[in-house]
Amino acid sequence: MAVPERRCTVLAYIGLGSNLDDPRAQLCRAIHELAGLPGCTLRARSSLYATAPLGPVAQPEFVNAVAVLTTKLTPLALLGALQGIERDHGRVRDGARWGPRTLDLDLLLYGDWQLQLPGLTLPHPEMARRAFVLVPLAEIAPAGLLIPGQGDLAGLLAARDDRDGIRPLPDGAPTGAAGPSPLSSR
Ligand code: A4P
Ligand code: MG
Repeated sequence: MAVPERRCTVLAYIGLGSNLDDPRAQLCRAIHELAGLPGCTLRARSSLYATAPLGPVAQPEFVNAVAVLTTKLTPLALLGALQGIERDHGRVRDGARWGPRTLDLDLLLYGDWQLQLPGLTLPHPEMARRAFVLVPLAEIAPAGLLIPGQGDLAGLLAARDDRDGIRPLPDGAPTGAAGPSPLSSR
C-alpha cells in the first residue's frame, strides 16, 4: 500500500531512547533505518548520550539521541513508520508505562505543527520536561528553535535542573550529516 506523502517537505525531529539489548547498537541501527524511510532524508543526528532513567521503575541507564529528517510523510504516516522500526527492534508494548525498552522513537516536532489526535500529540507532550531530549535536540537544532506552544529551546533547557545525569558517550559523535535549516512551514 502506498504511504501517504505530502507535496512539500517538513523538518521532523525524532527522539530516540533505549535501555535494553545493547542500547548504543540499537540507536545506531535505528538512525540508519530512519535515513532509509521512504520520503525521508536524514539531515543530522546528535551524539549519543548516557542518561539516568526517568520514571517510577528501577531500570538500567538509557542511551538517548535526537535525529532530524526532512520528510514528505504525513505526521501519522511518519509515526506509523517509527512504530514499525520499534517493532523491528523487538519492542514489546506490555502496557507498562516508562518501563525498559529496546527502542523508543518519539515524534518530537513536525515542522511547527500543533496537533492533538487520539494517537498523536504534537509537539511531543513530555519533551519540554526532559533534559534527555532537550540536550541532544539543542546540539542539532538551529539557534532560537521554538517549541510550538512551549517556548524557545534555550529557555526550556535553562529551566531544567536534571541535566547532570546526562553525559555524551565517547564514540557517539554525530555522523557529519548536513546541519538542518530552520523549521520549514507547513
Ligand atoms: N503518542 C502520542 N503522541 C506521540 C508522539 N508525538 N510521538 C502515542 C510518539 N508517540 C506518541 O507511546 C504511547 C503512545 O503515545 C503511543 O500509542 C503513541 O500513539 P509508547 O511509545 O507506545 O509507550 P511509552 O513510550 O512507554 O509511553 P510514553 O509515555 O510515551 O513513554 P515515554 O514518554 O516515551 O517515556 N528515561 C530516560 N533517561 N530516557 C528515556 O528515553 N523514556 C521513558 C519512556 C521513561 N524514562 C526514560 C526514557
Ligand atoms: Mg514513546
